[in-house]
Amino acid sequence: KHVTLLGAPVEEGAESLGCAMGPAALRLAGIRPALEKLGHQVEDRGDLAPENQDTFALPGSARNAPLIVGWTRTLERAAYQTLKDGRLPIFLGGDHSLAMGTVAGAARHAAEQGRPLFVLWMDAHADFNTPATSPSGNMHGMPVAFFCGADGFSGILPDDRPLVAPEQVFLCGIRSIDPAERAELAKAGVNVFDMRFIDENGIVAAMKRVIETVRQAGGLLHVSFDTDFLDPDIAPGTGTTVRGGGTYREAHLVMEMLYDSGLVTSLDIVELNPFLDDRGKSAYLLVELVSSLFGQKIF
Ligand code: DIR
Ligand code: MN
Ligand code: MN
Ligand code: MN
Repeated sequence: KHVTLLGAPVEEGAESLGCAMGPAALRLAGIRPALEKLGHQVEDRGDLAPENQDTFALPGSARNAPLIVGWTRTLERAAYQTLKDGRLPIFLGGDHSLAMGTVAGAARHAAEQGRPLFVLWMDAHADFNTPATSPSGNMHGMPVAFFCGADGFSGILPDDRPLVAPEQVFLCGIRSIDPAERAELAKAGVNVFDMRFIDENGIVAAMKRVIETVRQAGGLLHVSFDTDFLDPDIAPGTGTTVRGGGTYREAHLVMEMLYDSGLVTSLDIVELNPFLDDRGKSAYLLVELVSSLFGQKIF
């Protein structure tokens, strides 16, 4: 595969700072050589910078909105253009607000191809708040609502931008949902594989459903991987840990199944906060998981 690494050192969408060091930590943990070792042709475009948006305001509770809007516009274009060039973008985060841009860009590309875009959202959280519902005002809790077209985000991107249908979004690993968020999620019809579903049915059942749905629709698949999907015991380096997360083998198995499917067309690795990590433990694990997604096999 022709892979493009793009650093997105945004951290102002999260409560605690430190995610801006994420791209550097993922590079130091060897993401590029790991991909090259698997036979991929890798280009690293370095870190992107947000377009200046200091006059933009959003109604409601949305901390650092002007900056996040600048990032959204920059990342929307970067995702769209990289996909249009026939390459597979990997966005190195950065907090999860970056997915407002990356998914919007992937959606524009998919619409142009006449293909449906599906999103697999691996996360402890649903990230389905809006400036009207968010208890924290942190925009990393809002990207899914944004790209599904929820109210409260107008003017960030053109109003006729392609959206992602909620039925084409799969949340996996969820174990922390705010009350208003729960109501909106159910109303919208987003697919939710929460930790209880995974406990009862296994992660394989969830992944088979995602893969079969995308395959039958002839769709493209964007994977957005929040470090806090993982159990904090194996990935402490993230700002909003929730216990009871994905295990080491569950996470690898997801990636191995996705590789076998051949469906993944773009990827975010987000919410790594090296300031909170334990000697690079989480960064190394994320690089391992990317290796599994790109063809690393046990046998
Ligand atoms: C919480 C926490 N639901 C919020 N969200 C996230 O602030 O909206 N933490 N995404 O990582
Ligand atoms: Mn998230
Ligand atoms: Mn999260
Ligand atoms: Mn977080």
